[in-house]
Amino acid sequence: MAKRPTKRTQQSQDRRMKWWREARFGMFIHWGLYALPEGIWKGKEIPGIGEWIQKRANIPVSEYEKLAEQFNPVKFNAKEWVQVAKDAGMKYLTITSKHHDGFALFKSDASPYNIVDATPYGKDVIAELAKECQKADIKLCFYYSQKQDWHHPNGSGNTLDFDPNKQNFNQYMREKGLPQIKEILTQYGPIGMIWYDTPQDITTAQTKKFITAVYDSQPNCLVNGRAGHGLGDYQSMGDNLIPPARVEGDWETPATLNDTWGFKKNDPNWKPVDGLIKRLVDIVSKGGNYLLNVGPTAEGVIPKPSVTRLKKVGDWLKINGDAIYGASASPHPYELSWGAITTKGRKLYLNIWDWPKSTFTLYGLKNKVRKAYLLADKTRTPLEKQQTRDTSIDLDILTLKLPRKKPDKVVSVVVLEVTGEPEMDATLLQNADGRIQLEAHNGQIKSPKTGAQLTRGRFGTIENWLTTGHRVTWTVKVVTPGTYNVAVLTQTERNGKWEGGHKTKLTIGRAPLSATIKEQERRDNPKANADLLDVVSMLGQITINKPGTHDITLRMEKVIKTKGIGPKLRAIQLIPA
Ligand code: JFZ
Repeated sequence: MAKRPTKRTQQSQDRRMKWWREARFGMFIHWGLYALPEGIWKGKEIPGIGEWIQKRANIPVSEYEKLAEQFNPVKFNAKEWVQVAKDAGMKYLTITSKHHDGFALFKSDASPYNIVDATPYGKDVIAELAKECQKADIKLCFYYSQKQDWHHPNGSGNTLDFDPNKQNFNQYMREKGLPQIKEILTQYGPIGMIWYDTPQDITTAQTKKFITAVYDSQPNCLVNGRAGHGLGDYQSMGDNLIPPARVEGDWETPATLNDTWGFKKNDPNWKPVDGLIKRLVDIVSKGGNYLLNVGPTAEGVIPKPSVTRLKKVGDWLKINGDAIYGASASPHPYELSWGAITTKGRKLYLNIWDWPKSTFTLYGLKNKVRKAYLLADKTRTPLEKQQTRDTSIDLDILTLKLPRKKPDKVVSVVVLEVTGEPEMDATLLQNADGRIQLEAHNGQIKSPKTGAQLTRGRFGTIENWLTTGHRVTWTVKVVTPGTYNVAVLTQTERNGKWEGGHKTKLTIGRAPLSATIKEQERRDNPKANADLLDVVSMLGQITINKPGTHDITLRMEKVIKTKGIGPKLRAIQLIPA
């Protein structure tokens, strides 16, 4: 009889999740035969992520599997890889034990298509990693592509070699999928988690079998959210996607350092270090984990640009790790313009990336601050502080005197020790620097009862705006009245279509601002894949007359839908004029 994967007490689940919630930062490793072509096939550059080259270049199995005969990563050194993770401050390591191409990095009796039996190298790299992870106290976890297997006649995804109508996925599970899960969970000691991926059309029953197979071998091994059907121990976000606000429950964002997972010769779009640190802080402030990828070369070397960047993140963590490891989400549910808040017990960590000139203001903190100091200051010299309350708008205000020189170039952390559980105003607040950020995600939609409805897109956009009559409203507490420049951000795919020309009407109280959306600038969105961009359009100015809670409403008085897209709303920004 199969055990029920979902029936657990909160207490036992908390125990199983403990290491993972402590960790917050892990290393993803995408490594396999695809590292050999490096994104190039028969002299041609193949667009897209490197580990998909078999599919993207339409390579038949008979040709692709020959790569195994060349796979000889003589420079592979498990100790060095684990040291890179360790130096980065990462606490777990998730490696592709078998990716979609079906090739296993471990010794397998279920399929000879593995590193020991099919390559001149002949050594089990997973066994070596397991040994080194154990020594370094890093949790070893395995990515396993449970549904797609482009090498097995009954695995999914390879329509070039196999006819999907003649495939029997249950047979694949019996012959390869489930036996290999058992192998990776019995051959290498305790495993932290199995990271399933692309469940596609897998059935609930099949998903449960894959999960039960894990728990049967190692009851404490976690399963990620891509097992399918909302099962698994936590939620997996889309690749590189960071949610626009705090998310309840356990979750993780898998992310790339450049634009590929598996090594590519030509992918120089490396994320800068400051962006990586900010993403880590942002994710933890929303309650999640950051799983950051490296794609080693076919020789077994982690690319230099990855190593240098990770080392710098690690240097930051050496000083500021308290704000990350074991930390929980911000008590304020919305993003802040100056940085992000994380918490631990009765401590708040203000992770500040916009370091102010001398005083720093935090709105909305309800607790009394007993002590404030810089995390980088070993002597914990108290910072001068003042707490006041503006009863007219029901707002608590904390001001801190900060040194002129910021302790860190990128993100500097201030610790607040408070009385009681951290508690903050849960309304959307104007930032102390005056900016008002209205994420589409935080807007209330009001639509006519009949006709096409607006939809919420992946990670926070409002889409399907193809008819007029809809309204999106934000309720925001304004502290400083005044005149603001209004920007609207709409989303586009880098190489996709975008439509402008929509007539917008923004109202605050009785003050309306009518304008047309036109492209002025394209900006990277740090919370999304590189192929998703924000198109910025300045709408003009609007004046807010008095402090207090206001409704800000956006309407479209005319939408352009020639290409069938309409405005994909990402955010509205009010910037003090
Ligand atoms: C999958 C894989 O296909 C890819 O090769 C890589 O391993 C990555 C980590 O995972 O790709 C996905 C899966 C899910 C989403 C996007 C890409 N998603 O939910 O947005």
